[in-house]
Amino acid sequence: MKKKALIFGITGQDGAYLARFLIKKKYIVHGVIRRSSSINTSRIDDIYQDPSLNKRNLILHYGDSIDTSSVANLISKILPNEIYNLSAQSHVAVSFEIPEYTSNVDGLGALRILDSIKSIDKKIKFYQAGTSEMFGGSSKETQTEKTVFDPKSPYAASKVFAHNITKIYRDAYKIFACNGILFNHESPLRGETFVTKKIIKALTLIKLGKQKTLYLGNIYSKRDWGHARDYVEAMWKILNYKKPDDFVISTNKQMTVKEFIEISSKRLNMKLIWRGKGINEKAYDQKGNIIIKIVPRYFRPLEVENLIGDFSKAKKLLKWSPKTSINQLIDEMIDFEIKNNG
Ligand code: NAP
Ligand code: G4F
Repeated sequence: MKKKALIFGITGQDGAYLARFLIKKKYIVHGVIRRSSSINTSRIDDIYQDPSLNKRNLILHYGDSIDTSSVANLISKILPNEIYNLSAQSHVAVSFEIPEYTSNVDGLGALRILDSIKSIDKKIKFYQAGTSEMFGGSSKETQTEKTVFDPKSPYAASKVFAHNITKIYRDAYKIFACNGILFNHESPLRGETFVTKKIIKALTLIKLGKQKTLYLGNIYSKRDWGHARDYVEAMWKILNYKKPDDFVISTNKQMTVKEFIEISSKRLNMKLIWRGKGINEKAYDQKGNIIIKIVPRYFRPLEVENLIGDFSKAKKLLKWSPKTSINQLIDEMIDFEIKNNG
């Protein structure tokens, strides 16, 4: 019999890649979508058109991670073998604006699913989408599964709760419940307000003469950026390992946001000239036009300065390593923007 997976957050970046990955692995994929006044399934719509994917293996259901009975009803109706909890208010800066809502979805959302598993069928495996944001990035050291959490946002604090409750349900009720601790991962499907997508889309539009200036916040924070396609494979490997455990998934390479801009602009054949410091720093083109401006509104009340992950445990136990280089990731994201805006 085919395995059944249930994805909370199927309409997001990772949900879209994971759904494709699991359908290729012959799973029947059930996905939870939220009612919205405008259609929010654009990232998964083409699964129905792709002849290499059996569209009958994708089934969508309305639901919401903050609605306890909808979560429990879906799980008891579908009785999946595996649940991937990717649902979240996933924007760190926005979590400072809506902290209670973020905690409800990102923290209690995980508990609702785990508690349903506990009462419906303890054999259902559970994946929790944890994040490198939980580390807080204050130390200069590379982060591992053993690094102490030091959350710096309502988003990260809620994810620490979800991480801990996942471990508690694993130990207390012997549920196959696992935490992925994933570092930043991007793709052409990345949400438009995350920094990589924002930079690449804006630089492409500027190059095409369709936008004048890109406005950013702190360009000196360092991130460890990988490709979402590689990271969803790790999620599946985590749930299909012989025992439930927690894993860091990363590339073990880092760069500043400014370095990311430099690589992206070079690959677009744009020469940027940087002048000024701090809030007055700007990037100009060769004609003296301002291409990038730093503005206070994109700074956060607290910043995570330094993220770099050690994925040795995943490499050793899961035989997982990232496949896509940062240059390949940027090229893929640029090609997508040119195709859609050129
Ligand atoms: P994303 O693109 O923002 O997708 C989030 C998904 O959650 C969307 O499908 C969204 O639905 C859904 N969602 C939001 N609130 C919900 C609710 N109340 N009930 C049900 N679904 C809800 O995020 P992503 O980049 O794919 O990330 C996937 C997960 O991994 C998230 O939990 C994120 O926090 C975590 N994570 C991401 C990264 C990264 O770098 N991408 C790194 C570490 C961890 P709508 O489409 O309707 O909004
Ligand atoms: O792209 P970002 O918004 O990603 P951030 O905050 O690292 O969070 C992402 O990765 C986490 C994993 O570590 C996930 F858990 C989370 O869900 C999300 O996917 O910002 C990256 C960096 C930050 O230091 C931010 O301050 O870029 C800086 N930045 C500078 N200007 C900006 C901007 N970020 C955004 N979003 N927009 C700006 O204009």
